[in-house]
Amino acid sequence: MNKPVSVPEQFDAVVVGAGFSGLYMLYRLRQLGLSVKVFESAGDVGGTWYWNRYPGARCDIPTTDYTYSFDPELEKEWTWSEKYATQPEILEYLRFVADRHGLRSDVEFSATVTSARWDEPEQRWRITTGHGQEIRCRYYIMATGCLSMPKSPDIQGAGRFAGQVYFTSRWPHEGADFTGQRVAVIGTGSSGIQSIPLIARQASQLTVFQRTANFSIPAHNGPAPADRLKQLGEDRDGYRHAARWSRGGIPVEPTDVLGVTASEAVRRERFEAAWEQGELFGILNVFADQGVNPASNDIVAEMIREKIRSTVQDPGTAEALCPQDHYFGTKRPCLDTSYFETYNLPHVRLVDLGKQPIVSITEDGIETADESFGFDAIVYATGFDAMTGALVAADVAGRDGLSLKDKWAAGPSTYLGLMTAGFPNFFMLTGPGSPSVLSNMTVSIEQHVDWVAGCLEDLREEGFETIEPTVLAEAGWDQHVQDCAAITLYPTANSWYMGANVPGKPRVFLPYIGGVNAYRQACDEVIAQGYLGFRMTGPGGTRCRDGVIHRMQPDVAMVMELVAAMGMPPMDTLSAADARALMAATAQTRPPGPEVGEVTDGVIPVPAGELPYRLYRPAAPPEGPRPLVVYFHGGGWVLGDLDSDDPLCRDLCARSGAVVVSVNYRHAPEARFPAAAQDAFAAVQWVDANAIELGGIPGQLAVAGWSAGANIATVACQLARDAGGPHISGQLLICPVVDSDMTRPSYEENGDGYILTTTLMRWFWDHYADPADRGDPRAAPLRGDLEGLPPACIVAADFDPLRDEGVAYARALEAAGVPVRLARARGHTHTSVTMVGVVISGAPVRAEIGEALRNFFPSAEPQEHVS
Ligand code: N01
Repeated sequence: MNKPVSVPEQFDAVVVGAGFSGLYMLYRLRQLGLSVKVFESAGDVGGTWYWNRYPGARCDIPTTDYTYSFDPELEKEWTWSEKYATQPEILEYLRFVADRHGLRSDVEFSATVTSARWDEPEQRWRITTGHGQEIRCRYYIMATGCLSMPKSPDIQGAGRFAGQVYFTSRWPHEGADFTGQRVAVIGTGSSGIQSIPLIARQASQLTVFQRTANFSIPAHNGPAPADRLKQLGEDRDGYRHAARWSRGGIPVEPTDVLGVTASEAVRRERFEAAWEQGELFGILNVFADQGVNPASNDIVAEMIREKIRSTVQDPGTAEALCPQDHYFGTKRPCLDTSYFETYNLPHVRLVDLGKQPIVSITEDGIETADESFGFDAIVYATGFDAMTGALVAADVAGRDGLSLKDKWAAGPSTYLGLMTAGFPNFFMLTGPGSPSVLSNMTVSIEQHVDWVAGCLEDLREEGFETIEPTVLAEAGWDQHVQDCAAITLYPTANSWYMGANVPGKPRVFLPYIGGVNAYRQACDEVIAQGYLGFRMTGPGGTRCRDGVIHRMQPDVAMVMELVAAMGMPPMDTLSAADARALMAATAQTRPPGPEVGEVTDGVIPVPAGELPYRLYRPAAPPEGPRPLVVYFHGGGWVLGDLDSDDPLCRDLCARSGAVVVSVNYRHAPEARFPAAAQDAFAAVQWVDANAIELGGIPGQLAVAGWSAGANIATVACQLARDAGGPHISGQLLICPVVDSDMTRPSYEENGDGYILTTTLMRWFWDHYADPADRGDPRAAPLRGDLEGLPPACIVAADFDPLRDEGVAYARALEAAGVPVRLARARGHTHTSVTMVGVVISGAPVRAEIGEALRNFFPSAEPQEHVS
């Protein structure tokens, strides 16, 4: 008799994990009428709350917020007993949800997926489990959690210890009794800090081995906060909506108080309030700039250190417990209950591994460089291979057998943290590149699950069977994730956010720091733009709208919010005089820009009279002449003066090592076209003729400008070429106006809501030039003869109506044989790149500009250091 051939089971979707994300995913997939199987390696639902049962385990987000919102009935039937519920209570909650929605019937417990292979001809995933089952499914969804793969103890001799060994991440269900025991705890992250006070209650001797001191604040646990319960009671939907559109997934009003400028009294008051509140998002929001400005961060960090010193009685122990090696918040801060007080107990001792590192675990204890310790039990609170560990461990192979582990060998690459190219129909819930661990996880989980469910519904409705991100879209998102992190202090720390806790793991910032709100908007926009950056296939064909989802840099978005909150009248509703006054007033409040060697004012005699200039000389050394850059400010030919672009000129001077001569020119409507262009050319001629007197090197002269200033800078180049001189070595055009055609797509996309609006641009043109003159190359240099112009560096910002004309000018110059460097200001507006000292994310673009300027003068000296 032939052996029966086992037919693999078929499901529409397989989900791995039955924690918060897996359970809700199952619920939503069922709603869509899909057949689903969930595999869970644990014996019950709960995910992280199933495994992390160590004494003292609680969440560190108030439980009123750390809860599902998809079913309002759940909230009516479940009441959290505490501000920060314990692990058993959270696990009980997840059991309650599973029971209420009858979810367990589709979950196979104690079952692990051992491999998953994409079967291209079948257009399905082939899944194998540890029980030897073979399963086919259309969609494969990882709900494996961000902190679920324990880090193996990377300590010499770890397997030798003959006593009891515990891992906080895999605590025995029957618990552990340390009564009368000598106990070691290794690790002082959240798990260590929560468990140490409770272990100390039982142990006869507790020794804590600390590699890095961690910031922790008291949780001030107690009943669920009355103010939140009140808000939820009065307007639950409003509250949940606000959470979904907040930065961190909890409705917290972001502050605009800067640590560096606040008075001592304000600093102290804000800090103490956050300390008393005992919430992560409070202490991370004492100052608006604490995540980006070291000086501001130090203020918060030092106040926390003061608290530690005033709590811990032994000064040596207190000092060792004071974190010194990372900025506050750049490693996950902890919430504790009597953590620091525990070190005042006579049987508790801290061993600072910075002073005496562990040499080896021995059969009966731990040996450090200085001492041998005997123990009955060792507790490893050493953390996780975070965010990617569980995903790459799952042996996933996509198209052409590409393994996820190999694809991510140099760090994870995802589109929106949801999918990764080469792995069709493979979804990650709260994957790397999404806000996940930097947010209230439950809000992020619900958003991801809803997005995936909506996507599968759309695929079905439109007759597609597969979806996969494009390489271009993924690269764009990866870049954005790293851009956002780069402006913060986070990448400076050896944190698990950076993968730095796992030996050999690539150092890449793993979560998305741009905020839950910005992220949700990006995900929504991708759908609104017809699944931008995704390729979908089905029997009816393929659809792919390839492209990058452009996101604003978070600090640019913050500035935009602040500007909106100021409620200033639109400039185009003002007279030219009032608009100038408004611009001058806002210029008063900016940081001054970097120090330079010398700043002097003077006047340039030109046929039309005198033009004021301001000269910026770089700090010595070296002494002696420098190349010259003639700079023209922005302001639509109507606004601006020597003060308006002063910080930018300082920045250009410091970065380029050139003498920058910023020239004011006649403004419209008093002096209309072509007055500004004529002044620009006359100024260039004068600076060239007076190079030596100005401290310049004769013949080494470039022009630069921003916006309308860039317009007249490049017009001056055209006029100089036509006049046979002066020789101009290069032109730097920052977000230039080069054409009067306002119909390019960037006007369509960015003409409203990004400070420089279409209406304002029209107002500028109306003040400057008659319609009949607007095609003249001295107004619209893109329409001129571009041959023989100096090499150019053109900055084009994503959210600028002028973006496409800048790009068009770059292309046209190239076509005319002019060397061009196009610097893309990703996530920037027309104005933000120039906001020196305000918009940190503009610094890399200005560094590129500085380099371009230096390259115009190959013999110039290196630039000053500007961060
Ligand atoms: O892990 P961790 P965790 N030798 O990586 C040390 C969430 N969570 O489980 O900092 C000696 O933070 C390591 O030292 P160092 C929360 O997001 C939440 O505590 O790498 N020491 C560190 O001190 C949290 O951030 C909750 O130098 C070694 C500790 O072990 C995340 O999970 C509760 C070592 C590990 O700290 C992880 O927290 C618990 C070695 N070889 C967890 N290797 C709440 O909701 C590592 N260490 C409250």
